[in-house]
Amino acid sequence: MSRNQELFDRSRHLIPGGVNSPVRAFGGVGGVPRFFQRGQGPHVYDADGKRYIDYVCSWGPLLHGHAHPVVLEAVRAAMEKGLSFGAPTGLELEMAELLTELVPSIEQVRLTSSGTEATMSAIRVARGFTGRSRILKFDGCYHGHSDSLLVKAGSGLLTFGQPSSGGVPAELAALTTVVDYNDAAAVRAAFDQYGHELAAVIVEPIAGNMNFVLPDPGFLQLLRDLCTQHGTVLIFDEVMTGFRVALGGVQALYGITPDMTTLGKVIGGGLPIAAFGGRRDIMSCLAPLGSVYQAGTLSGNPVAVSAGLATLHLAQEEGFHVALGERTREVTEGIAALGRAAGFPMCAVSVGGMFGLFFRATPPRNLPEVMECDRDSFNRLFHAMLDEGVYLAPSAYEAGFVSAAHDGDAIQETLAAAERSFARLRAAA
Ligand code: HOZ
Repeated sequence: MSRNQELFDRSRHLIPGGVNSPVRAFGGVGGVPRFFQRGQGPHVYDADGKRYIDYVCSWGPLLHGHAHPVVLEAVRAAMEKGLSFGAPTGLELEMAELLTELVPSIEQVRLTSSGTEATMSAIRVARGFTGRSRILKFDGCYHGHSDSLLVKAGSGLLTFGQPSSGGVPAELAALTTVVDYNDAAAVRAAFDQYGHELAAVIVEPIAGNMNFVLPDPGFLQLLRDLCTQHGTVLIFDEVMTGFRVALGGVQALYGITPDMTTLGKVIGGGLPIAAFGGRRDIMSCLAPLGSVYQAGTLSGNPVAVSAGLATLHLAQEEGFHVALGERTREVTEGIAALGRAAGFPMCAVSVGGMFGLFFRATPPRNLPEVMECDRDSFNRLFHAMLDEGVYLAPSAYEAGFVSAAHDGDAIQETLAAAERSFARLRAAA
């Protein structure tokens, strides 16, 4: 029996589903999850010692690959001075200064330990600021696992075919209005019906939890205009896209200024940090200044902040995101071209170090179109690539990630693996 199998069997007795976050269980693709014991650069090594080129990168945080020496050194230096104080530190101020400089729509920011806390808190602040209760979100967008946001959500909920979670009171879910991504008419209709009640619109400005879906031209501007007209807080959830697609996130790429932004993943460089921030007048509602309560013992943890600062400083290097975008395009367009050559309708979409691969001729614009993709072919490709030593996200509904450590060799190796994998898929068809 493989060590992965043995660890999975034992874990299932003690941990629900054997995992601490559902998508990891391989429920969407079948088979045995790989238990990793170490990572280095673009590679991860499983419990059986097998090496994989990693296109998950811890679901986004590892912008520079595994165990980058500069990030590790920053962690070591911070750790020597103490692990946690539960009191303010100069490092948190440094992080606040950097985030507000890189994302100018953020005038004030607060650090949390997870993206879920960041989005949950942003919604609470928006509700406190506006005195309204209803929020609007988009089908297939995932904003963490707080109650109000687990309605028609993406990520693991899609993978397991249950887009709205059990355990969420119907009364609370009723305050979440959901419309299709990129559906301008539906957004207008929702504002016509509920505009005066809407505290917030929350959106992944590029959606990364129903695979990877770009906003139509004008879609984000429409949200901006309607929110301004109705006094609704526009929240860009850039937990995934922040510092991944561009230094200033999607808002810099598309030139749209949200009222609030949530960040996570990259800003911790692999340790648990997230953030929410935005307009000063809105953020002033937070305790201890205002009535909206939010707190956390480990918020702004110095070791995690240090890893994040090192990660962000490395990303500030001139041309960093252009180079990352070129690598990502090379590998993803290459895989899609090999798929098409093998007779599969396929396309790839990528921005910076994030990507989507689709068994479909054209990029999907919303969740119904994502669901039209050929999931069986994805699952077979996933396993063929896994055998070949390439670790893709274990779900057809998750975005993929490339790091700066994915060099030419890793990309060529991936493409060679893809060619062999498609040959196997074709032979089995
Ligand atoms: N929420 C992540 C995918 N969008 C998965 C996190 C995990 O399983 O670690």
